[in-house]
Amino acid sequence: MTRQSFPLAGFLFALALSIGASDAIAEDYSVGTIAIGNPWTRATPKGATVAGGYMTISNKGSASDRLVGGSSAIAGGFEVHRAVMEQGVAKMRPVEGGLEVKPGETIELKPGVLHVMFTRLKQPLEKGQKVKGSLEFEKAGKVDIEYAVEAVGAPSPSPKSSPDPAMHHH
Ligand SMILES: [Cu+2]
Repeated sequence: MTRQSFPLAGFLFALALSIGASDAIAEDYSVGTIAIGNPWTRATPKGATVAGGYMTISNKGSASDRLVGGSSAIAGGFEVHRAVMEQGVAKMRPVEGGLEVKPGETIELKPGVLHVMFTRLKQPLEKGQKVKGSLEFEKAGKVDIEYAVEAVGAPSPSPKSSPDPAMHHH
């Protein structure tokens, strides 16, 4: 960090600013051989009881690991869900036995495919908030992370992936 003005002002300032900005947006975490990239969730409509969490999970080790649980400050429950289409209706099912991440693999949890689900939501989520949580892996153990709250309906590849009544909840 420097408090002096730079001789190569324009270029270097732009570089410094872009590095600072990307640090602020993309949060990465790791535990053991597991790396977590950019966890995020979405603002919730009033009265919502669940919210989905998204991120990438990479396994840099030589053995499989599994996401077996987690928690967050804003919800009473935590599950891992896979989105499925059944007769044209978007539903979701718990991933039984934990979400396997094979050696060298990166799994993307994203709307319409896979997500962690915060259940028994204690408060609405608002864009710009940060939500503290943790993930637990069978081998790598527990890691504390923070989810960035994006806008309601933020990048969703499927029009049916919003938290609508057709979704299956516990
Ligand atoms: Cu779900």
